[in-house]
Amino acid sequence: AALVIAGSGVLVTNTAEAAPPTTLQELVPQPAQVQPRPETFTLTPQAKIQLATQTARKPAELLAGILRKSTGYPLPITDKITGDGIVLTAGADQRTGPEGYQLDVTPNQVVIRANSTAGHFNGIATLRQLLPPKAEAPTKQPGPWQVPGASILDHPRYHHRGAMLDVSRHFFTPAQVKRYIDQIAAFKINYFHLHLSDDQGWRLEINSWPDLTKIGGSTEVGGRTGNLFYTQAEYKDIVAHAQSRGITTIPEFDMPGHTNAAQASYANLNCDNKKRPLYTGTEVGFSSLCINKDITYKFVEDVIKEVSAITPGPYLHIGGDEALSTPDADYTTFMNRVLPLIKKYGKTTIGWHEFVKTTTDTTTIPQFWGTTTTDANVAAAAKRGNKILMSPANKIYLDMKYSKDTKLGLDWAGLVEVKDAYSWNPGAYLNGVSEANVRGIEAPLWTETIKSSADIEYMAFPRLPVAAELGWSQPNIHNWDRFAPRLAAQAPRWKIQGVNFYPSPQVPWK
Ligand code: TNX
Repeated sequence: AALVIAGSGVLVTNTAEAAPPTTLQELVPQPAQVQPRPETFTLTPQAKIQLATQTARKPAELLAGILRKSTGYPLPITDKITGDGIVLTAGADQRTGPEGYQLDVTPNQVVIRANSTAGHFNGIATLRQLLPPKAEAPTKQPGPWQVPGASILDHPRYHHRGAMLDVSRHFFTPAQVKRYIDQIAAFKINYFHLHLSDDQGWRLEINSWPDLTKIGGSTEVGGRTGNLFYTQAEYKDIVAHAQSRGITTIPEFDMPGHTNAAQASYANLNCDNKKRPLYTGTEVGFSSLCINKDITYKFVEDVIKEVSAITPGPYLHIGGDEALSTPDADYTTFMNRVLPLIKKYGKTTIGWHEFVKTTTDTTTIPQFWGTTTTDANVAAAAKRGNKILMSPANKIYLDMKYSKDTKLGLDWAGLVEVKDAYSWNPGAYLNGVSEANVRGIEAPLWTETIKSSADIEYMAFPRLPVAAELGWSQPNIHNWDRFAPRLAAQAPRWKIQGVNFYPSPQVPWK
């Protein structure tokens, strides 16, 4: 530390070596409006997290959990409003809408105003990025805990900002899944889609069909064996963990194709009544449920019934992609019988976009995963009034390689460097699907080549935050040269958290 002579003539130690407070240019996703204020707030050991509204309780608990570890401060949550500290309150400006917030940082207080729990979760995600990166550390760190003065008013571009994890091709433990949930929550992702069944594995225990997991959940790509599935209790715990971070879980059972694991578990799910062998390769399109047997629909209904009962969120994903071994007419027959079952158990259908050619129900949500900018069925659905979830594979698939040298991942949709992932507009990508037709975005992570948390992180970071920016920030903010440094500013946080991110040469890491 340098010695400087203060005005009083006393020698003091300059603390310039302590990290400077973060700036307001380090936020991802970028808020709608950010005004600097001249004075910094410093979190003290006496600070309390004060709730003026009970809708902020869960967000407050999340914030306290993170900051207690890194600061070592007690940070009690209290209903008493004393002024200093962190105050969570209602009464936000109407412009914040159903999920937005205002964040005001003054010398004595940080005030988050929001009219909903979602708004408070989003405000807290911003506050975390304004604190020093070491605030994310799992162990106690030295202060100071400064927050730059600011006045922020923020709200999302799209309601739906999702991430998907394929736990079928490779299985991930509940702890690994929760780790990913924690990572995506930091970027205001509010939907977590779990791809729970595929040719290689059935990953959720279904009480009325126990062999689905006993047999179908016994292996994965590459042939590892074990109890590679979630009990219903473990699933509920994952869902609750996501909820405590403001995230709604969307379970997927992929049908009528991608069903080999189920067909390996029960002979009667096959037209020839013969069990299929378990599959540990990575081909797609070879399996199909038997469309003209009643037992197929008993099976599907039992699955929908059980998963609906343990899923608090309103959505169920029915898959429907790449049913290359199901004739077109059978595919339509299947969807015509199954979509009403999803309604019967109180859920709203999401599916890979192929399914939407079978229905005129405008409450269903097609998830576009193609690589072209024209899709007649999706455009027709948009015209009827369906809201489209955008996941174009050549832009937002987190399993695509960054470059030809990337060891992990696939390249069927192309190489997707960070700038490619950023360079598209979800509201003007598909012909006939304009801003008002778009429900939001989702970044899927398929796991044919992904085996560990380090692998997940390498593919998701930094492209998941890119997707989060596209889903949250207003289109007029879109600018690579201004975005790239903000993205770079996340790296110190990932280093502290041990996130194995890809250090893309396109990003000006410091
Ligand atoms: C296509 S995208 C699939 C998945 C694969 C993925 C690999 C989609 C709906 N289906 O079965 O895992 O490509 O990138």
